Amino acid sequence: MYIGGTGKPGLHHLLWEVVDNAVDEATNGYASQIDVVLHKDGKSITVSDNGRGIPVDIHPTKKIPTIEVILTTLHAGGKFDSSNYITSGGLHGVGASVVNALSESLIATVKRDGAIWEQRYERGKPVTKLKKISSSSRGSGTTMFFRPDADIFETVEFDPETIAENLETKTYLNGSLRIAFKNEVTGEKHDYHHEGGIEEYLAHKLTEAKARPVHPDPFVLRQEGMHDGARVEVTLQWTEAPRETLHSFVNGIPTSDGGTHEQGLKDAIRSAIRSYLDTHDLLPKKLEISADDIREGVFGIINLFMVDPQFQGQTKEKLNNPETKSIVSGAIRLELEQFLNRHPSTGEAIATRVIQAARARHASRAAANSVRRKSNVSHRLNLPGKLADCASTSPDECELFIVEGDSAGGSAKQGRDRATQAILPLRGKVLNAEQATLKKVMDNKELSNVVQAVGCGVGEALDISKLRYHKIILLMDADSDGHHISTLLLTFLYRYMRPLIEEGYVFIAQPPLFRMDSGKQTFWALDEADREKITAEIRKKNKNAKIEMQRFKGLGEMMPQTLKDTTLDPEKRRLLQVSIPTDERLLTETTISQLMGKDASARFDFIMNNVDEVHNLDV
Ligand code: 28F
Repeated sequence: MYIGGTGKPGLHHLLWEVVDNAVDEATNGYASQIDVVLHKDGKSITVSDNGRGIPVDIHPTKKIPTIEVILTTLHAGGKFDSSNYITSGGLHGVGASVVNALSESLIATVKRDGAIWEQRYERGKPVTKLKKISSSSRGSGTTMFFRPDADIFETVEFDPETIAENLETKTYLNGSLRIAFKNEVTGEKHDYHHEGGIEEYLAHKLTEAKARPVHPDPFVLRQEGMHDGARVEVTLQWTEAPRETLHSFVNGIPTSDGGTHEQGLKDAIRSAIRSYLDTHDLLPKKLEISADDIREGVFGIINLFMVDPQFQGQTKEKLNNPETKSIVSGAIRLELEQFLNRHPSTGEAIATRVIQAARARHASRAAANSVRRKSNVSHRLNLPGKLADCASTSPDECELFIVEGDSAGGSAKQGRDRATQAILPLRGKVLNAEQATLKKVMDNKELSNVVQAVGCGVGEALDISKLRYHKIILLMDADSDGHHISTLLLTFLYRYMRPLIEEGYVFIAQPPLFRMDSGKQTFWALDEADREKITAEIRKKNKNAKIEMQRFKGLGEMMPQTLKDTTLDPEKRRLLQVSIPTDERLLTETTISQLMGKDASARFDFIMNNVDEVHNLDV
């Protein structure tokens, strides 16, 4: 019974609830068209469907119209207290009554039995009676206008892209549904309709990721009549991509944290493929195959339709019903194995892909073990030659600066505190780990130096307890090259050493771009904006103040003492800690694969969609 906090995710959950009610009407076969309008103020929305229309008859026991019962009765019943609903967690299924209670105003309009009815609410309370506003109406359906309560939400500005992406996904999951989205702020209009359903969605996801399929036709299953009237739609296709990509949904609602339906799918894939490989004796004798090898490169979509789904976890995006795992696995396994038997070329292509994954894993494990062996054999002896290590051996006080280029490395070595600060200079461009396997990553000198210096292994072999520094600080020039190298390093750390980021060990140094001297005072500015702010402050005190300004071309140009005073000294420096907020994990994942993946058009779209966030472009 949660809304997902009072930030953007919570705000958008209000919209998803209303849309999901309209989608339910379509899934049940009564509606085919949904219209969503984001109004000019960007803070209010109208959703309408051409379904049956919420019933308006007088409720037999409550003696008020059914629609009023639905919009004012909170699931928990009893007195509404907004704090019960405003904690982080999913919204699913708490019903339109919570949307009503958390909206400054809501207007419900129903077309039904040839008439049109309307009722207005404010913060969940009816401010008019349900009244008939027309006696002649064609068609039927429900329209809901709502304006979220600015006293409750930190922000009431809706994000059109988030809305568009969620709506389009609904139409991929329900091939006969049309959703029109009108953004009255910009005048843009989108009409979403994907007849091909989840197959089309899968093809879209493969194209988006530039993933090359290893077999021509995807596995597709639409299974009815499962336990408790449940039904499931699944599609799978193996590709050359380096990792598995599964998108799971329940009743068309995204479950980005997976859950028992996704576990059931993974079980079915593992046992069907394993049994196919055994039956056709396709495995090399001594090659040990893992579940991950079997699923490496597979793209999958699963949409489970069921009554009374239970969600759990921080963001309520994980399905919790325990019996679902075996129900889903049972429904898919046999069909998948028969599909492989009926398409031997596909079966062989998948077998080849699985064997390739197992071989690469054994190779990278050997590489990781050799790195670990080296760093285990003796802590000091096998460190990279370019590392200027620190004297202390207690990780909690030790810091590793990864510095761009030898000249900056030189300044940093002179300016550092040798007791606790180590310097690892990087030469040229770091490999883009987003598009590389672990083996290729470990063959890259720069990255394997980082792995060796940090000392806790990499990928599955990573052991945080062996971490040699509790601060890993990226120190790059404050220009586009420096930002690019930082991005490449962060991509590597995110893909192959993510616990370092999740546990808060990774930082970005903030070297100054400008030095400004006014009289006896010296100021350091991070960037243009900082420089303007400091200039304004100096002028405010003395409008004729003379200001000498120097722009640093790069770290290597900085005197060691200056670098120490502005960037290295823990007492004076400014560090940016790298973190992934819980409700932004999916956004992080998609942003990294968009920006660092093979698909240049996805990068182009990202840049064009965020261009007005750029202030001082440095190309
Ligand atoms: C803009 C959002 O909420 N559409 C909805 C219906 C239709 C029925 C319904 C909804 C029956 C008694 C529980 C109509 N006729 N769009 C929407 N369309 N709810 S919400 O019924 C609610 C249930 O209370 C509906 C016959 N059966 C159901």
